[in-house]
Amino acid sequence: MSIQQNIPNDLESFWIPFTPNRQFKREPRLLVSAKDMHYTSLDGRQILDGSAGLWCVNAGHAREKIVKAIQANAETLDFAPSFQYANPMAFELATKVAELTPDPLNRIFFTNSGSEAVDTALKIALAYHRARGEGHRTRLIGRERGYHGVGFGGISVGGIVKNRNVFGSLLAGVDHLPHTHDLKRNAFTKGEPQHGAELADRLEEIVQLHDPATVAAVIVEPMAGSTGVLVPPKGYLQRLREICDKYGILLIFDEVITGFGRLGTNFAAQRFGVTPDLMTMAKGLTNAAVPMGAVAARDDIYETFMTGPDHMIELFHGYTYSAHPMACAAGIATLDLYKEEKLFDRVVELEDYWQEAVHGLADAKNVIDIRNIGLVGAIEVAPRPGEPTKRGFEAMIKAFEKGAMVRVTGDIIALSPPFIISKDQIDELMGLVREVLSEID
Ligand code: PXG
Ligand code: PLP
Repeated sequence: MSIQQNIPNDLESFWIPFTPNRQFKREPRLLVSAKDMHYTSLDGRQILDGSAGLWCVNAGHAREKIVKAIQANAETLDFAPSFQYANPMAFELATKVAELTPDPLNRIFFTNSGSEAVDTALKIALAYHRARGEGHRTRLIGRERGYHGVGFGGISVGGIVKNRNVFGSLLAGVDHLPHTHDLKRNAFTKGEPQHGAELADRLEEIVQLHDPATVAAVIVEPMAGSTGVLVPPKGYLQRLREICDKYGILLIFDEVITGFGRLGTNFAAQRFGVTPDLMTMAKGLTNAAVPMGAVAARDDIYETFMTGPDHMIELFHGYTYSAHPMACAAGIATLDLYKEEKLFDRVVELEDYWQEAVHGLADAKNVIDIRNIGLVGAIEVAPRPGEPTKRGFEAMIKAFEKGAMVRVTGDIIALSPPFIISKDQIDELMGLVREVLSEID
């Protein structure tokens, strides 16, 4: 039966995010169920999940432990406010998250998404300086090609032009580091690129330009995901850390994609041996089964707020659904599942095989770069002359027709499967991508 015949509803009302709506409504790609490594499409096909949904279903789909936890919670505690009340699971989950974050980032603030986590982290940074009598530190530094979600804070420090350029003047007092993508020097690097650590020194120049005493925080993705998998050059993050320390600036790692094992460690901070002051996370926190994000803060940042009269709120910030019981239940089950199945170690075990498999596409049609780290890979194709992003878009559509979900940004195909992927499925995924590329002019 064709997709069109099976469509359950009128497709007009839903304004689909980050999607060309008219094209989609002509040729919808509808997913009706999911289990382990596969989606089932509305027309009954099995789709191999090469992107863990949107980089978030780290343990694979509809895992029994998480499903059961959600079901049990649904009939026990539908909602409990976290303003002036709390549910016990929030404390349990926060403790489990703090066990995974690097010390001393042990204080966990819950949000409902990565975007909210980013806005929360930026606000904590500003309020922290203010609480210490350094209210003159108001500037925020992001990076070109950075993705920090879609709140006004996130797009202001973010560096993806299309996510910013029609939305007015954004936050004031923001500047950007240069991105680290360098095809000339680093194309086809396996793992961390050799060249580019010196790009971190631009932070020193930016900070000097604005007066170091006016800068509150620097926010970067340790590995830029959404913009097409930009692995940090060797030594780059260490250098950012040194410069932030030198000038009393907070370093925020946005670990919404890199958190929860994607690079084989709990967080990218541990893989790269650099500890930020604040860290954002989401996605893998609940295996995406219920929306949730969080910010981890250094103990002493939290303590800085714990002053004033005992009955007074210390931080005027929070969301109706912060630490929602359903999300807490899903989060606890998810973190337990990661541990029971040693899923982050599995990423380490698979990394070499994955790396060789992704780089095996180096000779595929139009490919100009391959990048990888952890269980993430990117295949960059040359833009078709006069039609940038078209090859990438066609690749995504063709992959779906052939039975694989891949994520495309511009002319870059990003792969980031659930950690339960088998070696055979890795081969299958790469085979499909090769076939897709061979069919695109
Ligand atoms: N920060 C980072 C580093 C992210 O990757 C967010 C913040 C925002 O999270 P929410 O939950 O508000 O979406 C993200 C999200 C893509 C893609 O194109 C990436 C994300 C989301 C959707 C698509 O690869 N990252
Ligand atoms: N708008 C209005 C009118 C509200 O009352 C609230 C919360 O009470 C919000 C927005 C914020 O919603 P949330 O807490 O879900 O982010």
